[in-house]
Amino acid sequence: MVNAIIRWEITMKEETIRIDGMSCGGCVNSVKKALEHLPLERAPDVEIGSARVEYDEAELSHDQIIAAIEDAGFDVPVK
Ligand SMILES: [Cu+2]
Repeated sequence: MVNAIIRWEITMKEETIRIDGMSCGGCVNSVKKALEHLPLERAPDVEIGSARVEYDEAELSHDQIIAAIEDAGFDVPVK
């Protein structure tokens, strides 16, 4: 239990990723779908232009999240 808490502090990350190329609710759904299969800690907050994600760096990397968004056809300007 104590170890789990320590690990959380070290590897948990919360970040807002800027996304270009989104223009409507359909885009929001596409990004949500792209992120759906990743092991995020909770459902992402996606809006036009960005996605807020919370994840455990021991299970998922920033680059994997970016790749999933780019595979869905969007652009992440700052990596
Ligand atoms: Cu759209």
